Amino acid sequence: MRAQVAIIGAGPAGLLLGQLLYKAGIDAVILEQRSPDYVLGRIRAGVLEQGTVDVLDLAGVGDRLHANALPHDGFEIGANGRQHRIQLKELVGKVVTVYGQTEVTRDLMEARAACGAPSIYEAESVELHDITSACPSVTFVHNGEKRRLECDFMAGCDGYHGVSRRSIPADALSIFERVYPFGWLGVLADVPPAWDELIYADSDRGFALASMRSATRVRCYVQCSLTDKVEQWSDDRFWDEFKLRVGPEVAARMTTGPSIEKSIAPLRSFVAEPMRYGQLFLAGDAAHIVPPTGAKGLNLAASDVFYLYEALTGYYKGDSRAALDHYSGRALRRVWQAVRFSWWMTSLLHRFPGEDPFTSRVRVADLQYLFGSESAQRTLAENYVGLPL
Ligand code: FAS
Ligand code: PHB
Repeated sequence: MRAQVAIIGAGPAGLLLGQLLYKAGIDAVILEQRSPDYVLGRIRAGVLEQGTVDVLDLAGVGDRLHANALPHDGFEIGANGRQHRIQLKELVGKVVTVYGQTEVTRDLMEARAACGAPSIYEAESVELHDITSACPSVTFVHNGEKRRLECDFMAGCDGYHGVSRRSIPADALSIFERVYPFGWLGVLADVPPAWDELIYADSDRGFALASMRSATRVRCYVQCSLTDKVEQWSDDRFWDEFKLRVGPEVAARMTTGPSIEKSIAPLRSFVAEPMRYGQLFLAGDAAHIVPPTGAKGLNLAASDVFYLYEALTGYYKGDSRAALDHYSGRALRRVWQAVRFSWWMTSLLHRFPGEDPFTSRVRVADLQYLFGSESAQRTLAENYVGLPL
């Protein structure tokens, strides 16, 4: 088998790159270790920046999004019984779009199937070979048969636990990491949201986030201990705790119901530099992870992919390697802005176990300054809606 680009991973990054390259007439094969249903079954992000919506439109997969997504002009921060609205549209003239990652993935999968571009699911034992040579290749096992895909370039879109980053020699990478001492327990339930916009709640009992997927489906989170197991959290325990954290006014309006998905996500900040090694280009979670507080993970995957698409079309259409050579530096500038913002928003809204009194006071002062300063709110808004691509 041969393709100009071998894409490892059929999550949002791999599928979006595949669609953009297809529309540019660049042939790519996507190798995914799991089944389509498994990929669709992972419940993750929910908030899209305008830049991400624009890239999805460029890929030709925006129709269902524009028909079903929920544009949000702002969101609420609740702290110590007070709620303050961050007025995104008034402050920076932009909004965010609530549309689940599952739907983004579904739209991309359907578009790829419709155009007949090759995706190989349940590709096992994927290995990258001769990454720094002019003739790299990827081997894998599919239906028990070992196969080789020769290519010009490889796109490592296989997430944090993927094989791509691990195929780069350790001495060729610099790793930057912060692991947070808590996780997020997330619940998906088919009940109507008792809130019009997202609520990020900082309470004495811990953080909670009230989000949604539609007018009939909520996505809610509570900060939990890293030692917690999902089995320890019955639906009743989750909803009782969630209500205590979002406060009595919201709780009184809420309808609760059985969870259709429940999972605990650990929180970390992680960046691998550079995002290129030879003919291998990393994009999305394969290169970086951010705590979900700033709603950046999926959006960073989209901006990486956009930059890589521009670099590859520059090579194949413009016969220039310049954009390929600049890809890592260009992507990392935006990655680090999102890493900083996600770290700041996580530190602002979570109480860390064993937090010393000084840190607690600084955090409260930060919140009070934010609630009282339009400049501070504008800075938050500018980062939350997404910095320009
Ligand atoms: P993904 O991990 O989505 O996709 C990688 C794909 O590669 C997967 O399908 C995997 O099966 C495949 N793969 C892995 N190893 C492979 C191999 N060896 N061979 C072939 N294929 C391989 N972001 C937000 O903005 N908000 C959130 O609330 C949020 N919640 C999250 C909750 C969890 C539990 C996790 C893990 C992440 C969450 N994220 C959130 C971040 C998430 O949305 C990611 O940013 C997004 O999935 C990134 O997409 P990809 O880079 O495509 O990686
Ligand atoms: C979600 O809807 O899943 C979501 C929204 C905002 C975040 C994180 C997750 O910051």
